[in-house]
Amino acid sequence: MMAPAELTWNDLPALPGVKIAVIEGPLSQAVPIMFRLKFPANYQVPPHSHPGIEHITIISGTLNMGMGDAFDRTKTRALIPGSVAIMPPGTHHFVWTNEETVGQVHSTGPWGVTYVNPADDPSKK
Ligand SMILES: [Cu+2]
Repeated sequence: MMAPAELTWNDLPALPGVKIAVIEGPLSQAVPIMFRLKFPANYQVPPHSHPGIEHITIISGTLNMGMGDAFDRTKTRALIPGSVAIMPPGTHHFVWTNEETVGQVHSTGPWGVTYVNPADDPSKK
């Protein structure tokens, strides 16, 4: 059991500006994983996929999420708190925020992120 105040937030070098709180893991192992991501306002994550299924539940804020190979703000859905999305392994998707937003991901490790266009990798900018 865990209350929000007991979460430990850390910087996430893979997404500069984003904070992560790992709830279940470790993310690098083949075990059930759960974590929260806190995106600042006006953030975007370019099209990418994961090796495992991504289930995301929006906790606060609004996560604008779209699917496909091209980042396009006009082709996203605004996911408000309580919303969920399920992305099967390898599904190309992208997100953006206009306010601070927290989402909770659960999946099976090991976790990874592959950008459709490797040059988009935020950790390399
Ligand atoms: Cu993702």
